Amino acid sequence: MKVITVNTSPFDGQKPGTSGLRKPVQTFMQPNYTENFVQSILDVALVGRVSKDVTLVIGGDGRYFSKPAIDSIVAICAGNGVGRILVAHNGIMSTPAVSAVIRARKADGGIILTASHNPGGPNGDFGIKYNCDNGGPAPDQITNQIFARTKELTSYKTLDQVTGLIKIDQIGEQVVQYEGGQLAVEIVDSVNIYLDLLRTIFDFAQLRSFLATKKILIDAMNGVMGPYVKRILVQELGALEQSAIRCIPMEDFGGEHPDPNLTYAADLVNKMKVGDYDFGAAFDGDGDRNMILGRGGFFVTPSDSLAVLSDNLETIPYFKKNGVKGYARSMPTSRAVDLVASQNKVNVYETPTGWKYFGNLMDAGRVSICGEESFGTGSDHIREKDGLWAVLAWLSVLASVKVDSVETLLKQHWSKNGRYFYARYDYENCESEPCTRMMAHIKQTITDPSFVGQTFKSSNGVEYRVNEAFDYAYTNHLTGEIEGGGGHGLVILFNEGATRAIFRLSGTGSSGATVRLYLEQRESKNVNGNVDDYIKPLAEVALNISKLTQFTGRQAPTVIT
Ligand code: VG1
Ligand code: CO
Repeated sequence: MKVITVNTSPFDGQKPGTSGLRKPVQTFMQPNYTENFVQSILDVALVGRVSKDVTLVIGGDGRYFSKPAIDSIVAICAGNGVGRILVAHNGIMSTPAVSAVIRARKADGGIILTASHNPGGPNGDFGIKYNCDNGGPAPDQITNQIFARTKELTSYKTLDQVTGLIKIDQIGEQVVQYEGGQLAVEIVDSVNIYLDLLRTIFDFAQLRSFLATKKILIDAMNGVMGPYVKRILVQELGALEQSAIRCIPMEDFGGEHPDPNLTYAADLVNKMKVGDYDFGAAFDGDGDRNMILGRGGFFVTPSDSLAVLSDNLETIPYFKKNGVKGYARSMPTSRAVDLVASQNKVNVYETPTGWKYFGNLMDAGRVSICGEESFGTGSDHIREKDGLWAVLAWLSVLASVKVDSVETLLKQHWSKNGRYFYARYDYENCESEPCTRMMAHIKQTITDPSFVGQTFKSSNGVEYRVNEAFDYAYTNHLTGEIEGGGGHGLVILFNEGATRAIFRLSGTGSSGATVRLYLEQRESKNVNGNVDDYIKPLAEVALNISKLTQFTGRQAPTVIT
């Protein structure tokens, strides 16, 4: 085999979003589309490195088009003289496991093939994400360089043979030989590497005895998590075989939307409602998200999950040993964890949406636990959010604190700390242009000096007085620099700041636009009240300010979480 240079020309729009480049499968299948992006990644990743000394991890959620994409990546790695790649067995390696493998094997980075919670299959989405040597998603500075490279690329380097270079179903060492060099390939079973890491974090004996007395139901949503759930929860921790459902990874996720929330994981919620289970959880396609449910389908919002775990971290051996350095949440995540932080005298950091913004804080030893309202929770054991870690963290907490249920734990937490009632409204697949105009309208309205102090009233008579409003710009907590200058969400704070509405456009969609409206209200007395009583009037007021219905034609959200 020989290295060849293939002429190409740039494609528009290869700009990584909140988490990698995500497009319809058909877009990635165009000749040179995937190759261009991978070459651009390598052009950035290999700067300042000796290619033959470089090790990259290649994993993903196994969705449709993963195998042809892995073939292309292997050939391009060889074409660029990369020395060694660690490839996921059968292409299956969850996003948190990729992070764990990069760190455990001291690799220089990794390429993750996933569009996460976006549906898969021939008519679904595909995605490619680059992670750095800390195991975390590349920060903006790197993804901007990759994007810049995609716009000027004229050729890529590959081999004159692309398919059949590796045997992806055979664990162990292989070599791709070509004229003038070779690429060492190791097919890895990441479940073992990931399990070894979890053993250093949790007390497995405690979890095993806890699970001997409890019934749980875990839904892998036909995504990448099946093998991890079976091996770790069932084989290692003794959960019943029937506890693990939808645990065979499918290229199209069985036609489902692999997003663990009340809408797309409704099956699990219904099973929890009728069944005799103490605890339930679901993961997304690539295994970094989690949804936590208690007996009877009691829903724990991701923001509350972050707050409760933060408040109980010391029950977990890893944190007992290493201490709790700080908490972090994305800006739209509810400020429930802030209440915990002030009680426990621990710092809490606010960052823009997307896990890539937590990386430097964890690297600097400032933060031990991070969370996002979008069902992401994780800690500094790796640099990605980690669905199964969150489940084991919850089980550890439940095993350690004396409560009879998830619901009781939440109620105790609220009565001690107060509660943020919270909801996110998503308006999916809108036309892009009107959404852009709507955001401009909102920005103009809320940044007008006359906006602060105005009072709005819902139809049921609740009053909201604007306290503060702004276009959220991120000041990097470590460098003190303002990054990007806004664009991470339009924020309106009402009533002394205890009430908040945020508008933001999604950065993970593959076409059109998705508007997200985040709503929250703090309550210290009626903590067991009804979410809708707090959220609906607030939503009405926020929607009126935004003129969302006029701009998008939408009368109601497609998903509420
Ligand atoms: C969404 C979530 C964000 C999350 C991102 C990636 O982004 O809001 O919190 O980090 O998805 O998660 P956006 O830009 O669509 O709001 V995953 O599990 O899709 O990698
Ligand atoms: Co995901």
